[in-house]
Formats: sequence, structure tokens, C-alpha cells
Amino acid sequence: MNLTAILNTKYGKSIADCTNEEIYFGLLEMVQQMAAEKESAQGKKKLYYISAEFLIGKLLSNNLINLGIYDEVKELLAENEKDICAVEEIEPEPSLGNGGLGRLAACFLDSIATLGLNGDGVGLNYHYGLFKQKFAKNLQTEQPNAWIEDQSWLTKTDVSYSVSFRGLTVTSRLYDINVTGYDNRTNKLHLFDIETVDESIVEDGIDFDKSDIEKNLTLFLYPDDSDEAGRLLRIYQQYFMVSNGAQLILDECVAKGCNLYDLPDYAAIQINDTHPTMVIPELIRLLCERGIEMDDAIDIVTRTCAYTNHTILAEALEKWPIAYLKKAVPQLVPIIEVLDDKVRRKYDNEKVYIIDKDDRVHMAHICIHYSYSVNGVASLHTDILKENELHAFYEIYPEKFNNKTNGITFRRWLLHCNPELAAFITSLIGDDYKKDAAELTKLAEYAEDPKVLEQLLAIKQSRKQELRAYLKQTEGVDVDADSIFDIQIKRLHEYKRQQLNALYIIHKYLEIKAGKKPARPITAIFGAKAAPAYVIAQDIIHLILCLQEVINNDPEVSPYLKVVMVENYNVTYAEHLIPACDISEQISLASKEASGTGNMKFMLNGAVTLGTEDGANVEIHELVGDENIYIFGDSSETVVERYAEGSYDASAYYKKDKDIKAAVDFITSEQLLAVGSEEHLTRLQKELIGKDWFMTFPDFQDYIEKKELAFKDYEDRMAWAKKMLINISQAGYFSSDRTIAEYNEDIWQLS
Ligand code: 26V
Repeated sequence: MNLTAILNTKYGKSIADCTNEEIYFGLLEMVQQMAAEKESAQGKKKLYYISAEFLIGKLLSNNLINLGIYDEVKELLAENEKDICAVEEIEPEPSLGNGGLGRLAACFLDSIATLGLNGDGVGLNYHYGLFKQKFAKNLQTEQPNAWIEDQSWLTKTDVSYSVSFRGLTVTSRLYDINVTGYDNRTNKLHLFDIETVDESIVEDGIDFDKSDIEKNLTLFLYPDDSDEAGRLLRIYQQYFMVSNGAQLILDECVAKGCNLYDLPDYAAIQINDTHPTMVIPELIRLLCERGIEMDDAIDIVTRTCAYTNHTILAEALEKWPIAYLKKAVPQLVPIIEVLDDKVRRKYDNEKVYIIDKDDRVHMAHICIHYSYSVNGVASLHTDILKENELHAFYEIYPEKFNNKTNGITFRRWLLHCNPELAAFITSLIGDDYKKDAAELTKLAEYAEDPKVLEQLLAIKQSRKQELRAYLKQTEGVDVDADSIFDIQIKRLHEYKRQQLNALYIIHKYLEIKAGKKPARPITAIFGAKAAPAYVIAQDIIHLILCLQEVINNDPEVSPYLKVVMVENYNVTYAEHLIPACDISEQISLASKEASGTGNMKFMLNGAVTLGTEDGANVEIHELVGDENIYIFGDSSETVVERYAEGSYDASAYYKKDKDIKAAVDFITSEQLLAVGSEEHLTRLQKELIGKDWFMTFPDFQDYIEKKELAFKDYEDRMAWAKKMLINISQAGYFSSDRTIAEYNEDIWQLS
């Protein structure tokens, strides 16, 4: 390790004399050198994981861990009176993803490199990524998140392509980020950009001129698409990503001697949700340009591409008006028409057409017809795709459908974020679990060992104290480390039902006011960003922030109940919150959460799940058994039926259940109106009583009951510690190494 030499050359200073910032840049340079030295074995076939999002988080400590030098660096810094945590703080966090889908892509890259597989990521180099969240007057506001510095993890390459839109041709530039495997090879994350992007066009929060493509193309991740210019920009971004990706893939394959007819032997392209769908027609177009017949090109591409579906929510399934595609990428339109025509000739069912009667292009339909694999991301999700949402396709192509239950990388979500717990696990079962997560089941042998259980509780307590200090420093809120830490962190969406949790908090507040005090104080923690144009999501954030103000300032209640909504929840924040969690809130409306991955991170860190039978919660439940999870609410079948019948009447629940009525009425109480906006609070209340589209009311009483049961069980500390231990011992299945091994075996077949 040559940190001393690097710092000396860079700054002419010793480690002890350097600032934390200088040490950070020195370490960055050192890691880049070491990563580059790791040979990336060149197999014949390569995976290209193409995704509009890679929520990579900070990279310094993760890379140090994966290169096997974290402890050494930590000690070296300590010898020089430097704290590695303070150095980690310097790194800006890139926000190149919205949430689960983007973070999954980042975990997958870690596992692909760790398993030594030949596979790179392909995406976009957003200058500001997702917005930075700030709270003002109990409302969310949005700011740009600048993360690119002169010296960063990005390496500028010589690779550059021409990408043509209607009336405009731009020249791209490829930047690479090294992806270090744990004790293994280095792969690449390829991020495309253009050099004409102009950050100065951003004004007033995150507003900018959406029509000036040369200046705005890679400024933001998914800019507001509530108007036509915004939606068009999204098409420009998507095409820019896939055209570059397709050119890169063809170039690399040809360089390896591929004759293009054999493309499927050289490349597997995993399409992460529908955002990169245009890679299919673009590759067909490029192959035709290189002299291949259209039918052959279609066949080659179909055998190269595989598609992952991440949601059943209709509003999230992309359907682009053909008029938009004609405006931005007219060269793809005739190809998409041919693809649609082939489908129409073969199948007499308009549900599977690509272009619908309103002239909208269904991107998922392109992916399903013209790829060789279609997968869901948890067992229940894949079943729902087969039986309901994509049933017509499943009847045509049963062999294409398969399930790949999501996973998380244990390097970041255990070794990095909870080194104390990782070290304790090592002391019990050795180190093998770090590369073979199934080894964690060995922990179950200690389920009755009081010393082990006590130690587990002690580690949790120390993590809670650490979080307490962090919350004080970042949010200025003082919480009780002996209270129960009940945490819900995820994107703000009605189907995830933060509003159900908020209604519970009101219920509890009213109980305490009426003299019914909980046995132990409760700290309810939230972290969530809402899309700027998503009105009800903004209203829910407003409600939670108002509750925080009212409850935390009420001397009668705050000793028993506190609410904290953390500002700008992101990967780094998650790394502080997850190890300290007692109860993991996974309360989506059954059938709507495709998988969830936060649920897995919490479980691995010894939290117990309170959740519905949805997404991967179902598999967590199967693995840990009834004793070690709190399941509530209606089943996905009931929910699906209720939607089909159109029988749900929220106002009937509101009228007949006095707890629901009291909690919902409180939303526009004097106390809340004193700190909040009448417009937001009234709108939310009306939405709940008049619609409640994600059916919080039917699950409300069961939610209260199971939450109270969990709080009661928590008081038997040894019994609770056993639940924690069983959860950790069963978390091995959710390692993304397992997920990626399955993708490789069933879909990619890299040698
Ligand atoms: C996107 C949008 C955008 C428009 C407004 C409504 C809406 C609703 C949902 C979505 C989600 C798009 C796809 C997605 O992010 N899915 C997430 O993927 C994770 C990784 O597989 C999975 O764990 C989450 O359950 C799933 O929601």
C-alpha cells in the first residue's frame, strides 16, 4: 500500500499533516491503481447489464473492503490520528437511481465481479442524478445533487459514438467506474455522457429548459415527466443510452472475432425494466445497417436480450405515444412497426400487440416478444405476472418466464455497514459466509445460547446509540436509544403505505393523550423521497413532518413516542439506519411490491419484519417461520379480487371503524393545522376517505394488533434476540451472489 507515497507526491505532506479531504483523494488514487491492476479475465461471452439507474452509493469503503485492505487503511490512519469515518464523510454520494431498482443494479454489479463473471454495467452519467431533498415548512423541496468533482471515481475513456435524433446528432463520451469484486476481478460500469451538457441552465431548485437537448441530456435522472417536453427528454435519454450501449456491444464483440450472426454466443444483454427497451430495435437497426436481413437481425437480437420486470403497477409500465418516438427517434419507428406487424400476424389478441389502438407503444411487450427470457423479482411477483398481468404472454411463451428472487450484497449491507455484527458472526462460524452466504444457517445452532443472544442485543444497542448520535447531529432530534426503533425507509409511494404507518402513529398519539402509555417508548423513523409531481406523496410527507413537529413538542407524549423523518434519505443514510433497526416496516398493499430489498437488508442486520404477505416478504416468512415475523393484512388474492370487483368502499370503513375515523379526522385537527398547510392536509384526508386506492383501511386493525404484539414480545429480551438470530441465520438466501449465480445458470450462461 502506497498511500504515504501518493500523498507525498500529490501534496508534499505526510498522512498526519493532510486534511481529511486530501486523504480521501489520496485513497481514491490508490484504490484506482489497485483496481486497475486486477486482471479482468476475458471470457468469450460477456453480460451487459443495461439500466437507466445504478444507485452505487459512496465507493471508498466498499472498494477498500473488496480489495481486502479496509482494516489496514483504518489502522494506518489511526496511527496518524485520523479517523476513517471522517474521511468517508468527504465523499459525495452519487444519486444515480430512484430506489430499489437502481440499488439492485449496483448490488448485482458487486456480485457479478465477486463471482468472477465477465459482465459490465451500461448506463448514463447524470450530472445531478436524483434531486437532493430539503424540508421547508414541513414540505419537501428539491435541489440538484452535484457529485462529480475534478477527481472522482469516473475515468474518462477514448470511447465515443455518434447518436442521431431527428434533426440532431450528438457525440458521446464514455466514462467508466471500476467495479471491484470482493477478493476477485474488477469489472466496469460504463456511463455515457455528452460534453455539451450545461449545468448553468438549472435554475430555482431543479427547473431547467427541457427542450435544449444538447445542454440537458444527462443533467438529471428522470426529470419531471408531467409535461410533454419532460417525457420527450426521457425518450432522448433512453435512446442515447441504448444506442451507445448497442454500438459498444457490437464493437466489443467484433473485436473478439464475432461475425454478428453469432452475437448470442458473445453477448447477453439484461434489460433492467423497460427503460432500455429501445436497445432491441436499435440493435436490429444497426445489424441491418451492417448488411444483415431484417428477419435474421430480429432473430439474433431475440436470442441476445433478456428482460426483467420490476413492477405490476400499470402506471409504471411505459407506453410511449408513437408520435413522441417519431419526434425524437424516427429511425426506430419503422422497425417497431415491423415488430408489431409480426405479432399481429401471429396472434389474434390485442392484449399482446406492441402498438395499441391509441397509437401507444408498449415497451414491455417489445421486451417480451423479442427477448429469450422474462423474469420477475420474487416468487409471488413472478406468479402474479404469469397468472394475471402478463397471462396472455405466459400462454404464448411459458418457457421464457422464470423467477429470480432479488438479493443484496453482503459486502455493503453487512461487512461495511455493520462491522461489529460481521465480526461477531465471524467469531461464531468463521469467515466463509462472506463468500458463501448459505453458511449463515450455522448461526441457528446458537439460538438457545444466552451468551450469544446477549451479545447480539449488545451489538444492536451500540448501533442504536450510534444512530442516536447521528440523528442528533444531522436532524437535531434527540431520541431515546432504549426506545424501540421502528423504521420505514423506501421511496414514498401510496402502494408502500407510509400513510398506514402515519395513521398508526396518530392512533398511538391519541391513546397516549387518553392516558394509555406504551410499556416502552417508541421511535418511529421514516426516510423517503417523493417524485416532485406526485401530489399525494408530497401530502403524505407533509403529514409525517407535521406529526413530527406536534408529537415531539408535546411534553405529555414525546417521552413515549417520537417521530423522525430524516432529510434526504439515501444509500449512506440507509447504512446508518439499517443496523440500528428493531422493527422493519414492510407494509405494502399485498400484490403491489414486486420484491423489496430493504426487507432483506434489515433482516440481515437482525431486525424483525412487520409486513404484509407481499414481494419477498413471502419468502422471508417461509424461511424464518411464523414465530420470527409479524404478518398482517389481506392476502394478494383478496386484494386482486377486490380490485376486479371494484367493490372497495373506503368511506364505509371510515364510518364504521371509530379508530380509523379518529385517526383520519386528526389529519385536519387544530393541532396539525397549526403547523401544516390546510390545502395539503385536507387533500390527503379527502383522498383517504373518498378513494384510499391502496386500501389502508381494511388492514388497519390487523396492523395495530400485530404491531402491539411485536412491541409486547420485544419486552422478553432473550426471546426477541432469538428472533433476531433466526432472521440473520436465514438471510443467506437473499445474498445477491445467489441471485446472480441463478441469472448466470438459467439466463446468461457465461463460461
Ligand atoms: C415507478 C413509477 C413511476 C411512475 C409513477 C408510478 C410508479 C410506480 C412504481 C414504479 C417502480 C418502477 C420499477 C421499480 O422501481 N421497481 C422496484 O424494483 C425493485 C427491484 O426489483 C423491487 O425490489 C421493488 O419492489 C420494486 O418496486
